[in-house]
Amino acid sequence: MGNILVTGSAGQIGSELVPALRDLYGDNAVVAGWNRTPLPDEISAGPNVALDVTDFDAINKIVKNFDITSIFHMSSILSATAEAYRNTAHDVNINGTVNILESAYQNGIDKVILPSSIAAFGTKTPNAMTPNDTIQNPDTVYGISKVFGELIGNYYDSKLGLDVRGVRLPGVISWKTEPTAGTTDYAVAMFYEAIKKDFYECYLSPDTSLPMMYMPDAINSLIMLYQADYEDLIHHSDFNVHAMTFTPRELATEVTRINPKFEIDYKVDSVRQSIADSWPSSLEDSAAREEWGWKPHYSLRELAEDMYKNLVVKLS
Ligand code: AKB
Repeated sequence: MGNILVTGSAGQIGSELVPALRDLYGDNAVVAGWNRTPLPDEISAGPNVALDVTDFDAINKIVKNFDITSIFHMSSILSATAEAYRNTAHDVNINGTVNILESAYQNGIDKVILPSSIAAFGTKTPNAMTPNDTIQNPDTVYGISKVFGELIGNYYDSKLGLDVRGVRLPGVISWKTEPTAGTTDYAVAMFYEAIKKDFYECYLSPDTSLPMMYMPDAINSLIMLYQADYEDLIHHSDFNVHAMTFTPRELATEVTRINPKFEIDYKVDSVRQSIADSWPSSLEDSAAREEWGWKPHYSLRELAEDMYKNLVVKLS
């Protein structure tokens, strides 16, 4: 077996995926690709490389020089930033994905993990318990790029024989990296502000219901899918994975249980609200459960307690 390349290793998920993969496969077997954001020290202590996924030749060189046989392609411009910077999002999310798949194909790579998102659905998709195979009509730049990723991933898999797999991740909550420009990042920001100021002004309305997942479950879903037997898979780049659903009001109740001084106010941002309103509130994920044994472990209460405890230590 050769080595694993993780693109977007400085990002929210990449920065936790790299250490998890290094624990499993060894420090030298996982190459952390990063672009503008510097890597956390823990990751830069191991093999790492500057990598712009919009540069096909650079990807090819890295794949050859580091003897790469698997890629976790985590680089992505998230929903709110993609609306503001359409061209960059197109370049990174669409051209970057094609570059990764084409380089993987040309270099005979064994496996590509290409995460999708709940953003791949749209307003015509059934909103609750969204089926795995259903209408997908996203009206956001990010969502369109994610549907493209699913379709092109399945194309490389079925037409060209490259093993490409992906989960549709919900909002992922974690304490290790700062909240960025996702629509679901309010949930991360709420914990930071509750600890720093006992107050959070939320950009989504109190009853906006979205699927969410704690980071350890998200990492587990990516690794479980990576390790699944190809013969067991009927789907490939487009698995629903569900853990929990909550609204800002419900999350605030959990945070107040831990920090009784916490208060929340709402000042709706129309761009992010309309993105959230076009996404499902929960996903039906029996395909992932049946084909590769997916099962989440964290409940909302466990997530809130673990987040709060770890962030208090981190911010002190
Ligand atoms: C975002 O909010 O943009 C992401 C996602 C749900 O894909 N967290």
